[in-house]
Formats: sequence, structure tokens, C-alpha cells
Amino acid sequence: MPSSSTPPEQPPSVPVPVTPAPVALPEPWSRAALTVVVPTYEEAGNLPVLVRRLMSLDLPGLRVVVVDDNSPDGTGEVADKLAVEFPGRVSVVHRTAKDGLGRAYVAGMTRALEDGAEYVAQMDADLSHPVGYVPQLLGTLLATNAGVVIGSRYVPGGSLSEQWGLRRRLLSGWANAYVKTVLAIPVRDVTAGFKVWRASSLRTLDLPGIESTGYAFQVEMHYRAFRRGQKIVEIPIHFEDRVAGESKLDGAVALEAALRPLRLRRAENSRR
Ligand SMILES: Nc1nc2c(ncn2[C@@H]2O[C@H](COP(=O)(O)OP(=O)(O)OP(=O)(O)O)[C@@H](O)[C@H]2O)c(=O)[nH]1
Ligand SMILES: [Mg+2]
Repeated sequence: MPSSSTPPEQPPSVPVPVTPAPVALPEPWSRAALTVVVPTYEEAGNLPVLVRRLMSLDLPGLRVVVVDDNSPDGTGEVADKLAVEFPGRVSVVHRTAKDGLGRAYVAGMTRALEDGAEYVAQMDADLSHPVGYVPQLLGTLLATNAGVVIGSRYVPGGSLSEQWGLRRRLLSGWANAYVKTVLAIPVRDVTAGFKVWRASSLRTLDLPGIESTGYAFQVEMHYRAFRRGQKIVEIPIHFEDRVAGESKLDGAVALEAALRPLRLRRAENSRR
């Protein structure tokens, strides 16, 4: 019998994983023709981890298209080896020079649509988008008439890596608020990069006509979907910090991200 001065025994503190185990989708949803497009620039350390995690999901219809911009660290060759390791499931689009995230996505999505994908996912290579959410995103798309389902940091239940300091949190929150003020898109995480599109909805967005070269691509895609009346659904995710390598967000990319919403609004106004 413990004395009254002995504190009650505490359960051992077990860290609670914030990223859930993948949900199991029922047949035939689990067999859906889903292609995950992954743009890479200097992601040689992260890409094999990401691709193996994707391949181990219980989604036999899942394919990966890597779009590499001739990364100096050899990510392109790493991707080629993964294509050999997973024949018919992993393919690589090689481009000759760093040309921006937006252009890489347009190239990868175009390839995915040409190859018959019915659903197209977007993911960063740096492991900040946890693979465990992919079946949830796909299942939500299949259960609704949404054109796109977004893995959102800013709906209830969504969260940011604890590694993110106050400066980055403020910058991300401010960027979201700015875009929503300028373009009035009813999306909580309007700069999000982790999502699954319906192929039929992507086809209506005129991918070759996308003007954004860098990160503004995410906003331009949401804006186009919204203007065309597509349903946009958000589900909460935990956003991890990148595992290895460095961010590619430079001054030119940030400037485009700041100016693009204004240009999109001006173009819309002049059409009225
Ligand atoms: N092909 C290609 N991929 C790019 C380019 N710029 C960025 N990427 C990739 O796009 C994804 C997102 O880029 P990140 O540098 O992680 O950008 P971020 O997530 O805003 O920044 P961090 O949170 O600091 O990592 C990563 O997979 C990059 O490798 C580019 O010019 N070409
Ligand atoms: Mg990143």
C-alpha cells in the first residue's frame, strides 16, 4: 500500500505518433489508378524513402512519376534506379535544368494523364507530406464529388511540425491570409502542396496554360478549380519538417508567390 506521500504511479510516457497508420481502402477503391507526381531537385537522400513508403501502401494501382531537373546531387540517377526496382510502377521525367516547381508539376501531371491515371496526387519529395495520408485523401475523393482533396494544415485537427519556429509559422499563416484576401478562394490551406485530383477535373484546368513557374503554382491551381466551380475538400494532416536537404524557396520564387495572386485577380477583372 503506497503511503499518502507517494505519488500515484504514472503510465510510462509513450510518444503518440501524430501521423496515422494508413487506412485500408475497400475494393475496388484500393485498386484505383492513382499516380503520385513528385518533383525533385536535390532530394537524393529523401526520394528512395518516399518511394519505398508509397510502394508499401496497400494500393496496387498506385504509380509514381518523378520529375527531376537534372539535380547536381544525382537525384535523377537515384530515380532511374527506383524505376528499375519497381518496373511499371515508377517512371521518371528528366528535364535539363532547374525550371521551377510549377513547370515540373505541369510536366509530371501531363505524363500521368497521358498514361491513363484516373487520380493524380501531388507530394513533395522531402518527406514533409506523410505517406500514411494518401489512402485517406484518395478515399475522401472517391467518397465525394470533389475535384480535389487537400491535405490541410489549417483545418481543425491539422498541425505543423514542432520544428517550425515562430518565423516560419507566421510566414506561412500570413501567406495564406494574403492569398485569400486577394483571391477570395474558400480554402483554409490555399498554399498546400499535398493533394489528390480527379483526372477529369485536372483536364478542365488547362495545364499548359498555367503561368506560375514556382510555388505560386499551388495557388493558381486552387484558383482555377474554384473559378470553374469544382468542389474542394480539405482533410487535416500533420505537416512534417523536411528530413534531409535544403529548401528551394529563394527570393525569385517568393516574389512570384507575392505577385501572382494580384496578376490572377487582374486577369479575372479584365475578363468581366
Ligand atoms: N523538379 C523540380 N523540383 C523542385 C523545384 N523546386 C522545388 N522542387 C521540389 O519541390 C518540392 C518542394 O520544395 P521544397 O524545397 O521542399 O519547398 P518547401 O516545402 O516550400 O520548403 P521546405 O519546407 O523548407 O522544405 C521538393 O520535392 C523539391 O525538391 C524545381 O525547380 N524543379
Ligand atoms: Mg519542403
